[in-house]
Amino acid sequence: MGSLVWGPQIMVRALMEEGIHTNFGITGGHMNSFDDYWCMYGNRLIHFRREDSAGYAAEAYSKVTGKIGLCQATVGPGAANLLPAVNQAALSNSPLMCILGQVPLSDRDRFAFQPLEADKLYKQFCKWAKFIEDPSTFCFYIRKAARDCMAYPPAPVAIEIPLNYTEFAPQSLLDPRRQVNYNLEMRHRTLAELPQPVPSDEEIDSMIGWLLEAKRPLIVVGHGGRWPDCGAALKEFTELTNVPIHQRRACRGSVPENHPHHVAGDARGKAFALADRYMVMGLRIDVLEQYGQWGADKRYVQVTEEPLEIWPEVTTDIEAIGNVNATLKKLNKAIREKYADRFAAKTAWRDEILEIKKKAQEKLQGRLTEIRQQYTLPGQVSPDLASSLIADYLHKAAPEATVILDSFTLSPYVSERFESQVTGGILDAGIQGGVGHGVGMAIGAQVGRPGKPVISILGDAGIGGLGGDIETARRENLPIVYVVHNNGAWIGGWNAMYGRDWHGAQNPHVRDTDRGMGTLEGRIPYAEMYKHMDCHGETVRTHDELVPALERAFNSGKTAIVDIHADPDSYHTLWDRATYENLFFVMLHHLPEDLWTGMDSFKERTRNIFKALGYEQWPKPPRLFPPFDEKEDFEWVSGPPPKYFQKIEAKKDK
Ligand SMILES: Cc1ncc(C[n+]2csc(CCOP(=O)(O)OP(=O)(O)O)c2C)c(N)n1
Ligand SMILES: [Mg+2]
Repeated sequence: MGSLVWGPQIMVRALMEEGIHTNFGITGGHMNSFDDYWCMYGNRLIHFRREDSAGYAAEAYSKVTGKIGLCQATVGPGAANLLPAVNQAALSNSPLMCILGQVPLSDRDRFAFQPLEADKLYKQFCKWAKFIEDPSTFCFYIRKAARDCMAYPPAPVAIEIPLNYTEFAPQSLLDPRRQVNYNLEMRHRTLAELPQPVPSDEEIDSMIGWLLEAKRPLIVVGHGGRWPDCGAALKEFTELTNVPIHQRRACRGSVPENHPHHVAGDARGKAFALADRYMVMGLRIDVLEQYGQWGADKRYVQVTEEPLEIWPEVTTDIEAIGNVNATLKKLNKAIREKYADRFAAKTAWRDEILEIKKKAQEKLQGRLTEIRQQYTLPGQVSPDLASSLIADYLHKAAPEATVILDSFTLSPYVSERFESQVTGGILDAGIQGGVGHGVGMAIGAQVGRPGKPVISILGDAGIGGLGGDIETARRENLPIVYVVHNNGAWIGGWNAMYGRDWHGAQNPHVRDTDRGMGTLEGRIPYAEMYKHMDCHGETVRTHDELVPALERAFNSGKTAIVDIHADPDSYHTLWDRATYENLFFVMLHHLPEDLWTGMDSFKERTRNIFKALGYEQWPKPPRLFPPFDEKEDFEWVSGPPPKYFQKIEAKKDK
């Protein structure tokens, strides 16, 4: 008889064959023997406190390394707890492999301990989810999972293993040679080795012609530019053509964002308004891209590997199926051979972009100086200024930092100010838009980029909810700087948004009726709390204290908390900008508009829109939105700075 091995040995070896050696998760009775062999064979298990945080970590790991993020959860409650992260990974196109425990086959339908038909639940979020009933298919499913989760667009897959093949019982003793058609010659392939479609020669020529005809073309690259990393090809492309670039989602930082041709942050609104043609590559044109409604009479090229990603809401002259990196390489080759001179002569738009960026910078600096003068009291740290201080500090001291965005209020400012230098250098919850993912994601980013700076921007609600895994970071000796935007609130700015007399404020169950249901229990001293767990802790009450605190936190080499006492009245950039209209309505349509005290310009615009549609009054619920007016909307975006500071000041004076 050939040698028999235990079931988990086969699974662990199969995962190792795929080049997977890092696993984020929590054990349980149904996972113990798997974990024994996982560790016995020298692999790493980062053991968490919450499965969702483990899943978030695995997702971040995949984004920073370009590899599969493996996570595990035990049967029932573990598998259920992991789901929010699986949903986030699915919505963010991240290759997650989930290994889940399951009750023994014989106990299905018998109210066994911790029952959950996880495969049914997971199917909604995964490319596929499989309860493995036949142990001779372990290797097949693991190999298939490794391929399928990476196939474009990347997404999660899940495998459930019943306890009868992992416990020490006769049926778990398996003959590895009985694994079905396990073809060891068909080795694991890295991302770069996977087949990558490219547009035809004719399509490439048409795209080049289309770009040459454009007056003000922009290239917008999304998550597809990360699989594999298109950085080198994109940099060559923009330098050959002078076409400015804008990077989104996991592609941020593929070309270092301080490249002169890169447009983002405060310059973005104006650049997008002026552009006449957008070449959109590997980007899902979803709500975060305003569904591509970037102005009237715009024209698009769409390039993606996935036909379902081609977005029907924008006027598209050329649709092509191609991998972003491979397509850019093919474009570059054709341009170098035939069109380099013509593109080289097209510098006017590039120069205009440089000027827009310069002006936006000057305007920003003027506004920041004002804020610095106005907001001097302890506990009044402004997200607008704090984000610039954080970004400037990182640009100088930690340019290769990976930044995780979680705090609802501080994140959009940091996202605009920080110029990422590394691929996947800015990570967030994507359209899931959850709270608390930043704790786990920072762990995954640090594990994926050992020793490189990682900073996670949390809200006090986020750290309060999922902060338990900061202990995991400390236990694993991970140098992560957790910044807390501590405004004592679920979202800043309730008063400025709704006024003090909105109905939520009259809820008798909230303790501080002054701020209504958004209020948390004051400012919890997070830095002090985590010092008790041997973390480094800093409390920041004024703008001047912020940079020295960051410096000490990074230099501590430990898991660190920088607790910023933020202005509770400051709010999300979205409140003063028109581009995210749909989100406005999500958040505000339940209120009578006369209660909106902080958004006169928005109120007026909305009234005009409804008047134009024939409504005299605010219709509820609003459903129909006319297209943007290019000039008005985008000048507003890049135009006046947020007005709320003056308004809040005026209110305070009274
Ligand atoms: C899991 C989850 N629950 C609820 C929400 C709705 N929500 C959006 S932001 C927010 C409050 C965030 O508060 P905090 O983390 O303190 O951020 P900040 O106050 O800095 O905006 C809530 C409850 C959400 N996005 N995700
Ligand atoms: Mg908060």
